[in-house]
Amino acid sequence: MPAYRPPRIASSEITPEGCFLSRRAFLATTAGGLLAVGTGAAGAQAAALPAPKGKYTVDEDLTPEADVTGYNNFYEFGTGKADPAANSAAFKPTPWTVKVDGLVAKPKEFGLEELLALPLEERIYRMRCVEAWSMVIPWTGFPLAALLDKVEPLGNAKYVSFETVVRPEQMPGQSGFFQPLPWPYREGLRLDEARHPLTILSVGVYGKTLPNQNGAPIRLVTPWKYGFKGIKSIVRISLTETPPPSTWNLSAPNEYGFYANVNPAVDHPRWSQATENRIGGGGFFGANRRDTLPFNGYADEVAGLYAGMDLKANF
Ligand SMILES: Nc1nc2c(c(=O)[nH]1)N[C@H]1C(S)=C(S)[C@@H](COP(=O)(O)O)O[C@H]1N2
Ligand SMILES: [Mo]
Repeated sequence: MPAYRPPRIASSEITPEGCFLSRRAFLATTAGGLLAVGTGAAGAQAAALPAPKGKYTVDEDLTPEADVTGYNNFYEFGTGKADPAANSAAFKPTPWTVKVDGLVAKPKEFGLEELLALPLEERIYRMRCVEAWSMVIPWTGFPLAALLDKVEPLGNAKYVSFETVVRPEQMPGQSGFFQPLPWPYREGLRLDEARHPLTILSVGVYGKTLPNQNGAPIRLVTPWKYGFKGIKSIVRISLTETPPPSTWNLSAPNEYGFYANVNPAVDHPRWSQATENRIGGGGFFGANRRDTLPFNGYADEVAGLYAGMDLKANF
């Protein structure tokens, strides 16, 4: 159980400090400090989860494990970057089921064991948060398409919606006076995005089962989209005909769209998206700042999904 260790760069360098403060402030100006102060306890013990390397990788240094598992966004456990690791020790990711229903021929509630028995592989992906920081993360998981195939989507299914668990007794951000978001946290994808080979359900990171703070026991990863699409601790996946609601879009529709494709040419209304701060690695102020790439560097793979669409409307 690694204790939280701050990223190896001065907090002043984590530019989004201001960004995420203002992101929070936008929702509730008096929120700061109301959530439980962390006890320092990290999440549940992770178990080894070996998986062969898949063909997807990135020729960039991995973000140190301590940063991947210590600098998180998971508002169910608090809005601070250290809160999810500090406040999630009581969260129980097993036993777990994921209900897959809606416009499918074979709706089913899958036990976690069944999902872990699918062919797993390691995928090293860039992750770009809408707050303008980024990481390179070795996920373990399986293509979402493998799960969708099992339930046989019907012809009128056009979208996939996702829901996070609601457990106020285990998730301090879901109880108490200040609730930063409406629960459950929800996300959605177009069915063709959901079936894209890059889209995975992740069950592990750094060769171990997911720590609670990273979305145990199962979370979505769509590397060409802003990080908030990567919904954590999923309990339900539904196929729908109409676009499903998504939490950040509901909370601030002028700032967070349904597509949320990484696009350096479309600034957030309150900050630039042209560059990003890569977490970890040390160095002087701005040493890890780099250009943000269209579709987060995955344009060759995914641009075709949006052929004919105004790319500026992909947000
Ligand atoms: N349920 C839930 N999922 C969530 C979030 C959240 O607050 N709640 N935060 C999102 C955001 S903004 C980001 S950047 C990623 C962060 O994933 P990580 O902490 O594993 O890096 O999780 C996303 N998934
Ligand atoms: Mo994010």
